[in-house]
Order: sequence, then structure tokens, then C-alpha cells
Amino acid sequence: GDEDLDSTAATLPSVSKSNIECRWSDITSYAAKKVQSWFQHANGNWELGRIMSTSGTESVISLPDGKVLKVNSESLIPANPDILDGVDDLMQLSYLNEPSVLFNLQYRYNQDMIYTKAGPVLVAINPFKEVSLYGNDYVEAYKNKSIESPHVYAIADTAIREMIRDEVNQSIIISGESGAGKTETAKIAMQYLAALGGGSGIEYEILKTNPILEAFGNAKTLRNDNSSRFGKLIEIHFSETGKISGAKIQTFLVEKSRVVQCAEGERSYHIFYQLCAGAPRALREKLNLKDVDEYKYLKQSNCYSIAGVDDAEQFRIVKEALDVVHVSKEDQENVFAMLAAVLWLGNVSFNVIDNENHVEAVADESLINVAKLIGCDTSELNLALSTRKMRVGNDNIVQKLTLSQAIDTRDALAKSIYACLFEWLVEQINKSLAVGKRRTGRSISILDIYGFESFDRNSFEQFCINYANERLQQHFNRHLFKLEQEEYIQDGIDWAKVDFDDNQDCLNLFEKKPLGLLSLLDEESTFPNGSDFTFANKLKQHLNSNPCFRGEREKAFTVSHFAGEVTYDTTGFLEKNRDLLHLDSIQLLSSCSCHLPQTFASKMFNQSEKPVVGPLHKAGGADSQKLSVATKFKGQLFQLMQRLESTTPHFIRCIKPNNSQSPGSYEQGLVLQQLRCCGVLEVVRISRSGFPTRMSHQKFARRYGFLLLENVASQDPLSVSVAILHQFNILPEMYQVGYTKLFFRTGQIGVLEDTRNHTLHGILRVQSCFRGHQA
Ligand code: AOV
Ligand code: MG
Repeated sequence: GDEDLDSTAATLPSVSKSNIECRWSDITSYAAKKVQSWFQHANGNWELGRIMSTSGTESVISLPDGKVLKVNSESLIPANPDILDGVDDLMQLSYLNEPSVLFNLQYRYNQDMIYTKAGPVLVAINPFKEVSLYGNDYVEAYKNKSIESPHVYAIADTAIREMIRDEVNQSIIISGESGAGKTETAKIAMQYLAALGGGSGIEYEILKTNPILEAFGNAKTLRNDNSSRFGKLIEIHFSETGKISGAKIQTFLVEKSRVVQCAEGERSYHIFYQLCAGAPRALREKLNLKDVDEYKYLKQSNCYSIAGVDDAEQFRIVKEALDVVHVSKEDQENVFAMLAAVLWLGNVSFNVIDNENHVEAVADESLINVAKLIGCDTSELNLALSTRKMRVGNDNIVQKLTLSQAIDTRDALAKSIYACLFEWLVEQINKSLAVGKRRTGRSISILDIYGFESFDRNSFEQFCINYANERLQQHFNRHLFKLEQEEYIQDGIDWAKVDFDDNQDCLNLFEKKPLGLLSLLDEESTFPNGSDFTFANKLKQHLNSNPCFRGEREKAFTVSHFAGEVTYDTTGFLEKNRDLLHLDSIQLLSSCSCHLPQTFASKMFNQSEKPVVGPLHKAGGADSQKLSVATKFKGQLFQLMQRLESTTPHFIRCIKPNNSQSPGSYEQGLVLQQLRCCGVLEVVRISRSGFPTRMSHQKFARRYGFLLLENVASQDPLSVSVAILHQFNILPEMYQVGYTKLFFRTGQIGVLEDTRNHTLHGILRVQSCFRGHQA
């Protein structure tokens, strides 16, 4: 932030001509009375003040409440002139420092202008209330270009137009932290695409996937009442005439641990509560459904409802949506049976049967219900939950499980059933939305993926999520870098003068083979004796020299991400990465008489046959190992990046203005931290490291030409421009002269503008004096 002051200051003392020096001193005294500046309070908040005087390194500043403070001049950051208040593109600010950006966004937010551009990026600040910015009238207005202000609609509109004009696929990449508004933004974009590309009716189906996926993949968390617990890419296909012809959804890493465990005050997936509240009588009886508070999986977090949400009504909406995407009534009932089976599984309890703590399942209502719902005998279910078949030498033996092993087995089965159900649903939806034979290959993809996460305690989930964000950030950087580069090259500017930081080092830390985080994790996961502890030690041993890595005490390690340092606790890493479901459980599902468990079992079998590392794999048999979660995720991510690479991206960064999900509150510190994390300030930084202010030679000459001491009326705009630059002794590293434009570093134009204003004021004063004499 303080670079601005530095660069301004740098031009001041180097003026040599005495007549110009005189002007400069005028400016400083003028500035000393008038200049607005940002002052940071001890609590970190910024406030706009006026510099009263400056002497040496100290300045006196007056604040809006009348307080006058003596402060270190270096701590002050220049503010923009009032005329720039609330500009709709941050790039228009002559000072691009953090407080100026923060204030501009807040100024707009207070007037319900939640969208602002940061160059090519759209910033969206969650209003946490209904704002009247959407609907048919707005769609029409953006379509006809009768509104210019930044909006998701405008982004979606550009995407459609560029898709048709350039015949290139487009992507809308939405990021931001939990509760920032990604999912809502994605839906708003989908609405616009559906409105413009609708007609065939398929757009209606596409919109109906939202309530389904939200019911099965979203949950109430402490951060967001409707938090997506999976990443989603929806690819919407268009015909030559720009009409929607179909769509395809890909999901990433659904959080399955939530099915069996969730924190106090949070909920499991919405669909469980919806089913319990909304199932009609006949269905309730068939599935033996009880109220939510009778299920242990739902009871543990002490939270059953969401303010303002009617779960029974939502259930009706979900069923209707399932009809629309052609999931048959019979399949819907199968789905509900699986949900009930998961709930009942959580109630299955165990009795200790010997003094070695071995157990068997209690043959109560819950065990009977699970068996009935998935279609197996209670005795088979009991065996699958309380024993494990093992191969020792050439013998098959049956090992009894201890209480904690049995509970783990039960929970693993519940998690797997749910994850398979989710995957299966997405497949059904995709079948229904499938693009017909007449596909053109033109598409717009919308990515709604979990944002960077940094909590007090970070586990395997955050590790994967932040790795994904690191990849997306690189995509973001490289794209913006390329855009900038093209503009410089077009105007003949020396690109080498612009530095650019990449996050390749951090990505290498994750991806390098064999000594990267992911490889080492997989290696340790395949060792029978590997533990979270040995894993953490191995990381320290091999990666400590990596500047992006730091080993921590106990089982922790820290990664320097682009968005900040995150310390990960390796507890549970290996287990979550292996994600084993015992063969006994898979066999149980495959022997079930119901259709869905069988489908799930064959899915799991297929997955089990894939090797962790290609060539070492022995075909079939007991040696076959499942693809690790991290490796599978990395594969998905690479595929995603490849797909995105071939598209023209449009970036939307969602910002959460407060942590209480309440309207009207804008916490500066919170917003600032997100602006840094999601790369908005990075865009600004990239531009700042270049020459963000651009002005054509004509405009520059017109605006500042009158300040010249020599008469240059006869000269061409370029020569006039160069003469101005020389007269004001703007340092050569502060600007570049292009074929058509001048390129300036941040803040440079501000200096000239001050001079211009001052001179104009002077002229006005003289004129008014003159008029005074006349009168
Ligand atoms: P997220 O997708 O970014 O979080 P959501 O899109 O679910 O966040 O938004 C959270 C809540 O903010 C919504 O349920 C709305 O109440 C409100 N909201 C967001 N955008 C708008 C808007 N444009 N207008 C009105 N209200 C809005 V997470 O899925 O947790 O990362 O994993
Ligand atoms: Mg979401």
C-alpha cells in the first residue's frame, strides 16, 4: 500500500528547474491543506482524514469526528479524490491501495450496489438480503445493453456473445469463502443463460438440478445455512443458434464424513430432514420413518431446523424436481429407502460378547429396518458389521471386531452408501440433460467450487480444498497476466519491465514426484504400518528445505499458500486418503436384493480395481488397491484445468462482508483478508507492478498541454505528451510511451492531476479577482 506514497515522493525532490521547484512547493502547501489521506486505527480499520500539515517525518491529520492527530507520515496512504467515490471499476481509481479499494466497495455496498469490477474480474459482495437487481426486467436490460453497471448478468451476457462470436467455449469461474455467495451467484448466471438460451424446455430441467443437488449436497454449517459440501462444474451446451441443447454436471469430493458426524449447531445433508418432515404417510410407513430426533446421526449436533426454511415444503420441491429430470417414481422411492437405511444404520448398536471386547450388532428395530431397506438378511448384515474375513497364508479366517472397529465399519458403510447415492443421482441427472446427437461442442461452464479455507484446525479436507484453490489461482494469474501482456505488446511496450509472481513453487510442493506432499501421502497410505505420525515425519525429513513448507511440532505442518499460511494437522490424513470400505461391506451390498445397493457395490468394485500407482498393480485379487482420495482428486482437478484451459474464462470473486450472515454490516478487516485471498488485490497488484493507468496521447496532450512552459501548439500529441513528461520530470521508470497510449505506474497521474487542478484554481482565482476589480 505505501508504494504509492513512495513513488509520489520519489518524483518530488528530483525536480531541478527553479521555476518548476517553485510550482512544486506550491503544490505541497496546497496539498498540505487539502489532500485526503487514509489513516489506520489501532483496530485495523481505515478512516479518511485530511492532512493539516507536514514537517519532517510527521504529519498532522484531522479526522471526520474532529480529532486531530500527529502521526508518522509514512503510515498515511493517499486517498482518491472525491470524484472517484464509488467508481464501478476499481481500475479507475488513481490510487489502487487497499483502503481505497475497501472504501470504494463499501461505498457501493451501502447503496446495494453489490457488484463492482476489478479490471476483468467481477467482485460480488453478499447482501444477505433480497436486492432488487434480478428478474425479467433486468435480464432484458442487460440483453439490450441498456444497463452498464457491473452484474453477473453482464458477465453471463459477455460469455454468450463471446462464445458465439469467437466460437470458443467459455467458463464462469466463481470463488470465495464459505457463505460468500458462490452458489447463489452460479444460479443467477444460470438464470440469465436460461433466459437467453431457452426455448427447448431443457433450460427448465437445468434449473431444476439446483434444488436436487442442494438437498443432497448442501447442509447447514456454522458459516452458512446452505453450505455446499461439494464442488460443481456445470457445462451448458448451446446450438449454433445460441439455444441451450443440454448440460453436463461434474461434482468434486463430496464431504461424506458429515453423514455420520457433524459439529454442534450444524446439520447433516438437508435431504434427511426434508424426508423426515415431508414424506407422505404411505412412504413413512414403508420406510419406517421416525422423527428427526430419533436418529442418532441427526441428533448428535442438536440442530434440526433452519430459520426460515420449511423442510417439508422443500421435500415437495425436490420430488417435483426429480420428476422434471426424469428420475422415475420407483427410483425416487429407492433413493428414499437408501436415505432411511443410512439413518437407521446410525442407530445400530453393538453388544460386547466376550472379554476381548468383541461385539455383535443388537438385533433391534434399527438392524431389522436396515436389512429390510437394503434387501438382505439381518444375520448377513450383522456379520458384515461385526466381523472381517481375512486371508492369512492360504487360509480364510473370520476375525471378530472390537466395538470401535465395528462402529467404524458401520459408519464407513453409511458414508459409502450416501456418497454412491450422490454420484448415482448426478449420473441420472446427466442422462436426462444429455446433449443430443446434434451437438455443436459450444458450451459455457460454470464452476462453483469451495474457496480457500483456513481454520483453527485444518484437516485433510482443507488440504484438498486449498490445493484445488492453488491450481485455480494459477489459472487465474496466468490468464490475467496474458491479457495484460497482450495489451502491452499491442502498444509496443517492453513487457520485461513487469514482474510477475507465480505460485508454481507451492504447486510443486504438492505435485512433485516422488517428493511432494501428494506422493508422500500416497506412499505412506499404502504402508500397512504407516500412521499420521510417520507421515508427518516423512514430510519433515524430505520437504523441510522447501521454502513453501515448514514442519511443525507433533504431527502438523505448514504450507505457504498464495492466500496465506495454513497449518495442517495430519490426524486422520491416512485414513481419509485410503477411504477403505471393507470387502465384507461391498460383498454385502452386492448380495442385496435391492437395485441401488447392487449398483453401488459394482461401482465400488470397479474403483477397487484401479491401482494407486500404475505399473506396480497386479491384476485383480487381494492385491488390488483403490485409487487414493488425494490421487483421484488430483486427477479430477487436472481434467478440470484442462477443460478450463480451452475456454475463455470469466472470473467472479464473491466476498462475505460479515460473519453473522446479516445485511448491512461491512467488516473491513474481513473483507480485506478475502480480497487478498481470492486474488482481487493480486489483480490489482499485477496491474500495479505494471503500468495500470493508460491514456491516449491525444487525451493526455489535451488535458495537460496547457501546463507547458514552452509553446507547443504546433506539435503532434505524442511530442506534446513527451514534453509534458519531461517538464514535470516524471522518472523514466514511471511510464512507458506506447504507439497510441502512455502507460503510467500507479499514482503518477495523480501528481499531474493535482498540478492541473491547482493551476486551474489559480486561474479561477485570478479571474474572480479580476471580475471583482471590474465591478
Ligand atoms: P457459498 O456457496 O459461497 O457458500 P451461498 O451462495 O450459499 O454461499 O450464499 C449464502 C447465503 O447468502 C445464501 O443462502 C443467501 O441467503 C445469501 N446470498 C448470497 N448471495 C446473495 C444474493 N445475490 N442476494 C441475496 N442473498 C444472497 V459454501 O457453499 O458454504 O462455500 O461451501
Ligand atoms: Mg455454495
